[in-house]
Amino acid sequence: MAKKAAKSDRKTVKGNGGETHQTAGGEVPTLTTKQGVPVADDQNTLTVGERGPAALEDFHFREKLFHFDHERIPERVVHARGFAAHGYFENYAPLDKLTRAGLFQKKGQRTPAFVRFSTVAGNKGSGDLARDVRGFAVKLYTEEGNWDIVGNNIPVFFIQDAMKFPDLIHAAKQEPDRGFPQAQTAHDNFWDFISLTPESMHMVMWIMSDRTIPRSLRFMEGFGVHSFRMVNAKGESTFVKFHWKPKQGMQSVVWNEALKINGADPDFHRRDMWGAIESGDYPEWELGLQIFDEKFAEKFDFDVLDPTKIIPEEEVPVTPVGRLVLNRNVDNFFAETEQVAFCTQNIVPGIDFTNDPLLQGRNFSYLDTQLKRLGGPNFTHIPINAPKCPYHTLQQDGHMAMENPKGRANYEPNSWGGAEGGPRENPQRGFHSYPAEEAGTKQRLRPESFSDHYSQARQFFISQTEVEQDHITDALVFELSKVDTVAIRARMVSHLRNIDEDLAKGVAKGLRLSPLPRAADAARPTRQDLKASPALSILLNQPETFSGRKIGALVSDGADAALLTALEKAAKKEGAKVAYVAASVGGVKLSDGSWLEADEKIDGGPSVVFDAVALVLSEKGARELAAMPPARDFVSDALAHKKFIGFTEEAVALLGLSGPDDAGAEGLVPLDKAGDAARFLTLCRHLRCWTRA
Ligand code: HDE
Repeated sequence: MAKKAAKSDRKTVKGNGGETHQTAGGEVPTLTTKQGVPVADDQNTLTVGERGPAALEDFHFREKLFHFDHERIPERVVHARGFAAHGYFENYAPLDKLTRAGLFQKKGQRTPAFVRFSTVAGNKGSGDLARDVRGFAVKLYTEEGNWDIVGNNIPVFFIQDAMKFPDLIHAAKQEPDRGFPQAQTAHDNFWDFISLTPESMHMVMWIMSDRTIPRSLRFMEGFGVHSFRMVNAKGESTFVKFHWKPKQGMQSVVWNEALKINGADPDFHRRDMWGAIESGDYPEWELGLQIFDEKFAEKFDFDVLDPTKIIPEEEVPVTPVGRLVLNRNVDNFFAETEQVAFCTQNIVPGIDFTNDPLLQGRNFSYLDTQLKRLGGPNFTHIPINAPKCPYHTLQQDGHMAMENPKGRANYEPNSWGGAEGGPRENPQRGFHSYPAEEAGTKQRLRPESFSDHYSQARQFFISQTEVEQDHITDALVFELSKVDTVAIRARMVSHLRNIDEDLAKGVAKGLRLSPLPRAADAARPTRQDLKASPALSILLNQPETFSGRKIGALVSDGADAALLTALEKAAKKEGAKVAYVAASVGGVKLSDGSWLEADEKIDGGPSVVFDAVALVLSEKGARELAAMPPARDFVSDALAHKKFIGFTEEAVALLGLSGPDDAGAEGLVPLDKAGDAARFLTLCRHLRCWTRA
């Protein structure tokens, strides 16, 4: 017997064009079809009789299913998994000597911005903590059109010529026969391609470093990568490189943590960003410029057009020129984050390209890919992509034209005047390409000036602290251990020998590769004279604050209420947050009889999702938790990941250490009284206790 479904109990009480009605929850809009027809029943298909066939005339049912069937669009071929937010760019001081770009002309001038962060290789549904480059794409809605700085969190790239991009991405993504592994480079095809592409070695050092496992999207740098031009009102050009420096400071997780975060919370990065913005803790970056001229470019050791090279900050300092603040989450993920279309060709008067071959290739690819992804040439009409300044174009018609152009002319020149004749070019306001002189033979070759593939890779490696160098070695051992073909592992080690002998030996040892393969043939010998660049290390540039971070406090019944209040107060003063983890999400009864609701049940809130942990337990609570594997993992992971740990005396049982003199006890802070909370927070500013045994 078919059940009779309940009829809606809603009754329309207010006219307002029949648009709203009253429910138990208050006034709500009336559901309509896409044509605006009010819907009476959204539960039951129209059928003939109680148990009979569905009627084809049920236009509401058909429209609903039709729309659902077409809800997906192709995901981005790279950078499919992303997360975005709105904000603004604020200019510090007029830069008119450098550029005529409108957004840089006045102090304090604000330009609306939309920023999308992404991983590169993984599909849309992959985990946030993949070891991967992060995209850092900024759309600036200037008064002279949209300017997109489509950057990454790493200042160099794998390849020098856009011709190789499809090969690189094919090799990195899932292997074509089996469809896996996704969102990781730890497989044969990737390392096969890389080991046959010596120009990628500098990038390899960056991707095997902690840069590819950021703690959060808020704690990483961004780079425009290529050299660009800025052009002033007199038509004079200067070269620039773009840098985004996080005000929050840089921070990464360790690899073992990344693996576990992906399981505990695959949305860790997006949740973090969403939460920070919702709570008013707006992430902020400074835009910095490395400014240099032709003369510098000529005498610089490397080619400024080669995207596999940096200009060390010690040689050309980064000048801060403004700040980017993200202060609003999107209203709708699909409409904004998914449909936003970045194009490197979107530049504005005062900004120009250089001949970097990768940039030149990108200028074709981005516009082209949007056509496929968004379905037609009118993707610029989608609100997130439309300029916020007035615009008048003769490009009309096509699929999904959303605007209603007026006037008689859609061509130019025409003899119609005023509004009828449409917009006209404007040599004063309009974009002029920088008139660089170019001449040469048509040919396919790699410039000789691009041929040093190892020197800057070495410079990056020697610029890292010992802890960071160990992480690079470990990452290479991990990745190459997932490569089945021994010859590929060996080929990679042969490249490492051109970068740093100890690194090569360390990786070979980790792989039990013997004998050490001979060094790869190099087009140019590795320069040993490049000095370390401290700016390249994360740990040498740590913030002196725990602000924006999170403490995971493991609590039990009988936990000291005064201590928890002090902890929360100290964290708030520092700009940090406390999340409570307990055996049950329902919470715990504190020492003063008050009730504390938990944010997470212990298995859902492992210590890997926090920056530091506090164990505020009663003796009985500690004993009970010690019998629970997730509680034991909570503590042993925090210890292994070198986190600062505050603990009440009763929690010692859970720590599993012999006492305060135990070599593993460094960075452990007894929380005997409320006053200890402030000391704990001060220590947390170091983020990790790297010296703990
Ligand atoms: Fe991209 N890249 N890329 N890329 N890229 C795309 O455009 C491409 C490169 C970057 O959040 C695609 O809309 C080529 C470097 C970001 O929507 C595509 C080459 C850098 C994003 C494309 C590169 C980037 C993309 C895929 C080599 C850092 C995500 C979907 C010549 C400076 C933007 C799309 C977003 C996305 C092509 C190399 C950054 C296919 C051909 C170098 C942040 O057009």
